[in-house]
Amino acid sequence: LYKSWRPTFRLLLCREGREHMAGVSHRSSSAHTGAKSDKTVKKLSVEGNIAAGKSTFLRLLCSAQQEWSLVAEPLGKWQHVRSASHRDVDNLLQHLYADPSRWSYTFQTLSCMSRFKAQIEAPPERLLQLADPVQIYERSVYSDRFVFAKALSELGHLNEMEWSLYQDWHSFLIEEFGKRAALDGIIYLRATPGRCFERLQKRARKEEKTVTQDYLVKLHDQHERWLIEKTTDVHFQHIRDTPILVLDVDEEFEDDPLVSEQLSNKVKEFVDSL
Ligand code: UDP
Ligand code: D5M
Ligand code: MG
Repeated sequence: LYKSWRPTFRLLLCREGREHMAGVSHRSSSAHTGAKSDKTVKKLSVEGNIAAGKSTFLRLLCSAQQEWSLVAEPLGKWQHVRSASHRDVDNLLQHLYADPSRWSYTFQTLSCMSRFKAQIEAPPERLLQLADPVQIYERSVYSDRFVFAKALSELGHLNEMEWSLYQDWHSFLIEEFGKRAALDGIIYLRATPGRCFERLQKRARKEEKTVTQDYLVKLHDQHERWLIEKTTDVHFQHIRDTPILVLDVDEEFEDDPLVSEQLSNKVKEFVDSL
């Protein structure tokens, strides 16, 4: 019985970072200078295209590094938007894909706020007992802006005013919460848009039926400009300076223990180097 429930138990462990909100940061300013401190939780994000394999990768990391705290993307909050009285009122992810010009701005407000909340939350207590605590997020407030909002603006789904308003409040939040939301490292799961499209179809999430390979190409290009070519206009020095680990995940890793072990070993090395 325990064996059959173990994956669920692990996922719960991974989510505890979001469930234990105390609103206090345990990071020191060393995160910006790059200096190491035993008391600093290392915070990283896993970035990558839709269906590149981020959630799968985080689940595998959960098994390899059980003491790390891994925070899944708050997708459920987007699929089940709640009213003030906690009633399930709508599915914003569904709306986004059904009518992107109408819903992209609304989506950015929810996705960015839910990511900010997750990124500035205090780490779980158990993490602070460790000598080298590590917290890893699925995506970040940075990919929200430098990948998604930017792509949606270039596609005309955010109009000029919405894009301008968005950048304004996003910059304000980064300036206000910059230290608490800062990352020590970024892990970029890099896959070709074709491979992502195959995996998207395999996953068959009902809201994503209308996602085209062309859209994945656009998101891929945004990731490349931001993390590889570094031509994206990133206004914040600490974001530009964040170390990046690039992992090629075109090759099957979910069902290949050797490949997944190699990938998690690279992550471990990278984390140790930060
Ligand atoms: N997947 C796969 N092989 C891999 C990694 C992932 O077939 O090596 C599948 C996975 O089972 C899922 C789909 O690809 O059905 C998308 O993966 P995930 O949800 O992890 O992607 P994300 O959108 O989180 O990056
Ligand atoms: O990402 C979850 C889904 O959410 C996927 O369809 C992309 C979408 N997503 C995530 N963040 C954004 C923003 N900021 N704008 C628009 N769409 C977004 P997955 O990669 O499948 O884990
Ligand atoms: Mg995911």
